[in-house]
Amino acid sequence: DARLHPTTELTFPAGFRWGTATAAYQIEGAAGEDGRTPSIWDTFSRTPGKVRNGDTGDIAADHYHRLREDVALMRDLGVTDYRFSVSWPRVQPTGRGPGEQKGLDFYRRLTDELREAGIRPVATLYHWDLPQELEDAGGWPHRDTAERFAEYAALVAGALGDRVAMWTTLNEPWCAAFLGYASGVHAPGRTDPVAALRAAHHLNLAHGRAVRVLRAALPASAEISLTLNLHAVRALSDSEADRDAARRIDALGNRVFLDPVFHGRLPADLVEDTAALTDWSFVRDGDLEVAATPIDSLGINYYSPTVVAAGTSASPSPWPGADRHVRFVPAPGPRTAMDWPVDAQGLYELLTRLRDELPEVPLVITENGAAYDDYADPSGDVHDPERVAYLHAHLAAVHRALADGVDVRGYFLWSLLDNFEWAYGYGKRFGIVHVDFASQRRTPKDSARWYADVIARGGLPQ
Ligand code: PNW
Repeated sequence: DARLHPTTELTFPAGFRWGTATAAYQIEGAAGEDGRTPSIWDTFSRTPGKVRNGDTGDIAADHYHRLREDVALMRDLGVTDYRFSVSWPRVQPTGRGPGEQKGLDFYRRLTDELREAGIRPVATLYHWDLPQELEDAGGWPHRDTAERFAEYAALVAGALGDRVAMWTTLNEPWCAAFLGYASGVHAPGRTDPVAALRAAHHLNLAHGRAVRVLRAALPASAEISLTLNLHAVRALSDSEADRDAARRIDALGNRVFLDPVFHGRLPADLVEDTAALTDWSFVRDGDLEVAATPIDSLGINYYSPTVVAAGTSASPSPWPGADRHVRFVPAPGPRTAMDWPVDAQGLYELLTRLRDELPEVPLVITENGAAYDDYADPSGDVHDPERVAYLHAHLAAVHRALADGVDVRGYFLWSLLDNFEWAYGYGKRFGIVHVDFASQRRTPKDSARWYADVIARGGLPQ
């Protein structure tokens, strides 16, 4: 309430959802417990040379054993919502057939605890941890994986359907398809551009099948969504060649998912750009209608913009067919510890573009945040001033989009805890709560106190 906080600069709408986000493999640990089998990320992280420092998610932030403490941290922050993901190999170890009750019970305990704390559970069904058995059977390039995903969705809806308010089918299918199967920097580490295009299609199909399953199984009040890491693409110049490079990356990074999911079609320019690689005959009659099954909102993960020009890129890259046409240009200005440019305007541009192109679709920022090195003072307080500045600038951009009529329903800060940052291991810290990975001690950083204040006042301080 702005009257109670006369120094509040930018007030967000009543009912705006303030959350934090995590993902199962990045925080849970307990990799071999209670019937859980390896996912592609267990296999990948245990393969020498794939993850920095040889780090794995075997223990991670040990959240599997510390869920009460972690929910208490969120209660102290005052968040309204918590976005977590369900580990497929924990609840359906072979990727098919019956569920593992002990795994499902973990998520029942978590959601019970959240609801007791007054926090809405937001569940993501797939945050990249495909059961290894399904990868061995062909993985996402193989059509059957989409059917397996629909069955898994039904299993989880049956176990958690009465207690989860919002459901996300997939987190960032772009990363799953193109980092996993084309550049190979994510699990399963394959470098086959055609496999990546097939994976992208089967992820769209899996999404649509899961939406149908969820819609049939869940109460009418359940919100069903999809989270994309859309690329805020800019051409370096106005030249036709640079604009064509931007068009290619927009097709491969954004429209490859947006067009099937919201319009039931493939981008014609993408099909043309990739004609030398594939005829797309793996897309069968009816698939695109399934992919376009209506959803209630779109989740957006945003970290940085992407600047491109005409040129060439080294392969293997995550951009099938674009390597001889596109050069990625380092954006000027400050960088995070990931070396990602800090550019809140990119988020504003993405939100207003989506309002123009999909005016009916409510938007949720399902991830935004930054990796920075933090430092503890002698009293033990952990300081992260750059993260506070990053978050402030990006929330101000969200506020600007709201003022321009963009329908943004909420903001989920990535991340609650320092965690396993995929190929970067534990070397990159995204948390607003510091985790000492030796003792598993949690220490809220300055950014956590700052975020709690933002939530309490319903907006940004001066
Ligand atoms: C997202 N890229 O990952 C994920 O959803 C999170 O699990 C992750 O921790 C977070 O962002 C920070 O990295 C991405 O290379 C990983 O374009 C890589 C890319 C994008 C998103």
